[in-house]
Amino acid sequence: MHRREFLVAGLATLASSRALAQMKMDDMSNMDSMPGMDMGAGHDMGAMSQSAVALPEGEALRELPLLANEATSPGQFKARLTAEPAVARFAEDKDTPILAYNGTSPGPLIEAFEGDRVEITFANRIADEASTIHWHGMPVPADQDGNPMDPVASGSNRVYAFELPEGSAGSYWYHPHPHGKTAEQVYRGLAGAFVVKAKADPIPAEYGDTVLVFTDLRLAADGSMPENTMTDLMNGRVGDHVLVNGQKNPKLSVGVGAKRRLRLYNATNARFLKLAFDGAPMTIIGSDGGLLEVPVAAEEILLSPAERLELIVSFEKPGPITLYTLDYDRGWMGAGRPADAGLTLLTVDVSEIPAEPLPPLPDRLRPIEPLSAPAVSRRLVFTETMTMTATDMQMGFLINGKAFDMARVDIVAKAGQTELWEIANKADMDHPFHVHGTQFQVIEHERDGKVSKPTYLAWKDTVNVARGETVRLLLRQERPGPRMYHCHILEHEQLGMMGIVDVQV
Ligand SMILES: [Cu+2]
Repeated sequence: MHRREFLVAGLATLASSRALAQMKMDDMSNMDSMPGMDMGAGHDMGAMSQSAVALPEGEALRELPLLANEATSPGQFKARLTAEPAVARFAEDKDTPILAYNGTSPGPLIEAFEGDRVEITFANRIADEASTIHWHGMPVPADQDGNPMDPVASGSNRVYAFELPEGSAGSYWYHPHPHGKTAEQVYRGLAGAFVVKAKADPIPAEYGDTVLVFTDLRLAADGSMPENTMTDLMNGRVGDHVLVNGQKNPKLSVGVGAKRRLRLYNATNARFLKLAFDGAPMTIIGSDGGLLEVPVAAEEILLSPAERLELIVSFEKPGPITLYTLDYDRGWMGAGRPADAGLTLLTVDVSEIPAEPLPPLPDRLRPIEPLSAPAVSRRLVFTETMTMTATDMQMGFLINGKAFDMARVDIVAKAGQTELWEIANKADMDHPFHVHGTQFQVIEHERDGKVSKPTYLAWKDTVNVARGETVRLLLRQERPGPRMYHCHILEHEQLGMMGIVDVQV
């Protein structure tokens, strides 16, 4: 039988049996607990969103709290981030225990400038769990990047220190990356935006600069966050509510004719966001790693987990304008595929009062030097495997046939050398590919023998590799040390779809 049919059939027959409660997973022996594996706990796989607790909508969009800079001299950014349990109030009259950075989820917005020296003291106050802070997409040294190899024990502190090079302005983020616990710590609330600002920004200040962090929330009837189920582990956890800066469908108010600079962050574990504004033209001006060369008009955008885009959105007529989701089939294992289309994430109230006239957007934003001919080519093949016996089910999310092993170096690379990476997805789900320590340039996509080029040149650290697709990218690691590369569906990363590239001088 075809493997996928086998999986679906297997789940249908086994879902209620004791067998699933005793499942074991490949290479999971170093994870002492696997919450949510007991299918008897009552999470109906076919009714993921039917029991959703209602959340209030239409409140004014909250700006993310800014992480205060405690440094006293210019060119320095110094602060403290504490990961700790907190209580949130998403639904009326219901307390939700979460994990938070400095008491808030999403965590505080970090804003620093190119050239700054950053020193952030991380305090892990999560009970009995190691954590780290990974600076997603940022050009930081390997030993400052919060790798799973460098855990910060519960109750202890460590200082992350790095410099932000000239030209590094972009929309980065931060989240935990401890071995086996990343997915859970992120869905419980640990993620925040880190914006590196340019010293000379070509985007006029009159466009504003609004960060929109998308997270995904599932609440049980009592307000708590249920643990991951088998379906979550296979597909990645998709919640019942997509939140923007922690709010459901908040309201942004602007005058007619306004143009706004928006930074969109997909900080969900596993939700693909295909988005459009109804009746407000979008122009893409930036990607994961900063501005594009030129603005590019877009009808709709796809943000796979961990991707970011910078937009200019023009609000040309009065009335409510919504940011809503479109259907996107990223491959789903088993029953219970969540509704993707028709979610309203944000409502923009465009008033009749005309906005102040705005300076035009420049025709050219910045030069992007194309990476040159690669000295090395590598091929990474993504596969999903599953085997079942009467008592066990073994799942694997693999790269080149292997599950992640922290003690194994998968690739040895040379600092400063351009490489071609070909990522072939031979699995049944899309897998967003992320590599630490650098930004890369996607050069082509291939599907069914047809090769296409990206519509614009961009610096990226995460790219979706659709099922059946091969993506080719050029990358160059400038700094030595071990770097992770992995699928950014965090449950897939946890189940093995990760490797280590050791960069040597
Ligand atoms: Cu994946």
